[in-house]
Amino acid sequence: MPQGPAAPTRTPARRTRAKAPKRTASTDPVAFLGSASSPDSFPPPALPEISFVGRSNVGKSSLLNRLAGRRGLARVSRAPGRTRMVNFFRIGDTHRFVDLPGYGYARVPRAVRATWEGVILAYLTGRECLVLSLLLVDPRRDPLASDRQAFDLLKSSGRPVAVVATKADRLKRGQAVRRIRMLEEAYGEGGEVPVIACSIRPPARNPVKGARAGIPRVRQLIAAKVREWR
Ligand SMILES: Nc1nc2c(ncn2[C@@H]2O[C@H](COP(=O)(O)OP(=O)(O)O)[C@@H](O)[C@H]2O)c(=O)[nH]1
Ligand SMILES: [Mg+2]
Repeated sequence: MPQGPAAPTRTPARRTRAKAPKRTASTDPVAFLGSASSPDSFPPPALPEISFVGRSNVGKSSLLNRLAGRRGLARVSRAPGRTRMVNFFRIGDTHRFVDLPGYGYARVPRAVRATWEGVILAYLTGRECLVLSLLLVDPRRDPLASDRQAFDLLKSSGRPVAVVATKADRLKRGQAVRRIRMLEEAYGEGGEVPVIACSIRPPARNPVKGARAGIPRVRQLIAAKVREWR
């Protein structure tokens, strides 16, 4: 069959251009560096690290992926308690993200849980290049004893911490104001500790004003801590 005049098609060149990522902070080369189940296998403390702390399923890996600009970087799981190791990610050549094992998952044998908690403790108190810990909490619940313990541990070892209320899209507007205020009272220390509501969902599905702004605020905080480290 004779070929008719070229039908308008999307040209490969155009597609390539449209997909080419802009070089912004969120698209710098990112990579999984490795997992460690004990402090002797942590990578050399050569770059500032930001850790993601919180109970299983609170949204640590999701937030990490969002901030890194890579969907599948840290595994996001619906089944809680899967991430059993400390996972290190390179974020450009300026810093690293560290996904910690989620605590407080009851269906894990006591001995295993004690080991994880030991690793978390060793990392949070002893890691010299840890410049910021993001303590992720569920704003729909009252603070958990384990959240409080992690917070107190970080504060007492003089480590900078910010509290991130995750899944803010699941809150109703009025409820959100009350819950964030409750978290500020619990953790804010008179404004010294930032309490930031975040959601990884698009703004259209986000009833909470400011939840969308939460991600940029967390980015700013990270950037400031990374700069200070140098
Ligand atoms: N609605 C909503 N769901 C979220 C959000 N962040 C995470 N999730 C979901 O919560 C579940 C647990 O997330 P994950 O990142 O694996 O939690 P982790 O165990 O703390 O690493 C997954 O099903 C995510 O899709 C959010 O901002 N909004
Ligand atoms: Mg995870």
